[in-house]
Amino acid sequence: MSSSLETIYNAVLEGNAPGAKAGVQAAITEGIAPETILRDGLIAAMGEVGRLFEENEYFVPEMLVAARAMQGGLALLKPHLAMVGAAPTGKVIVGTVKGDLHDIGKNLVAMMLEGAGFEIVDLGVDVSPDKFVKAVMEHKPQAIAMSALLTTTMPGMKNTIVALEEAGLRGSVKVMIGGAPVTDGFARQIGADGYSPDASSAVRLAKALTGA
Ligand code: B1M
Repeated sequence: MSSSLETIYNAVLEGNAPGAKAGVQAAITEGIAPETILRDGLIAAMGEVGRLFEENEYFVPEMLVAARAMQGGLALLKPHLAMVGAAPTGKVIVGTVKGDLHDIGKNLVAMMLEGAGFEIVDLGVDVSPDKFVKAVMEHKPQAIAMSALLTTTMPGMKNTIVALEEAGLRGSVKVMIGGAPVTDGFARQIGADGYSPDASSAVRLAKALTGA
């Protein structure tokens, strides 16, 4: 692994936000592909943070500072991940479902969709079915992308689909879902239009579903 990728990895693990930014800047300057910086530096480190949490070596405060360090690095990487000058291809509402405060994956999905030319309405975290419904009424998107990182909050995806049906909106909007515990089988089970395991496949899925 290149030394700047190692710097990024270690800085995220240590919750060292300035170090993560410096590592990302160095990697960009070295000409390392943004996708590699993301996958082998930032995302790899968060995977390890999750493992350490499971092993009771890290606790919530460590996860939190690691997340802040990752967000700092991501912000620097954003212009390099986004394709410049892509024509508008449609509108997508993104949000993390009710009860769930994890937003890094959701932000990454939003960032990549934006880079592919989609207009993004980001509802943030802890988004109730009612809030998704109101946003669909207001913004009339082609798709919504819901994220869940907790097994306990995944039912919020199904609840949102039901709420869209009850509001008579289900036929007018495609529903995409994702997040670490989410699977293709779960997507089919709850009647979503598609599942994607990561941000780049979320772009492919959004394009396929919206005909962009
Ligand atoms: Co939390 N947390 N966390 N956490 N956290 C996990 C998810 C966990 C797996 C850790 C573990 O045990 N190994 C575990 C969940 C267990 C479970 O439910 N099965 C967990 C837990 C238990 C908790 C708390 C309950 C801890 C506690 O309080 N005791 C608590 C819950 C708070 C709440 O939400 N109500 C909690 C809190 C937190 C922090 C706030 C400290 C922090 C989040 C900060 C933030 O997001 N701003 C945090 C973090 C950082 C994590 C881990 C370590 C990292 C998550 C992350 O950002 N990954 C995580 C462990 C892990 O995932 N290995 C963990 C990087 C990110 C790029 O990946 O989000 O998977 P990800 O997104 C990917 C794909 O999933 C996909 O694309 C992204 C890019 O490739 N994707 C989509 C995501 N959303 C999509 C939507 C789409 C498509 C693709 O739409 C179409």
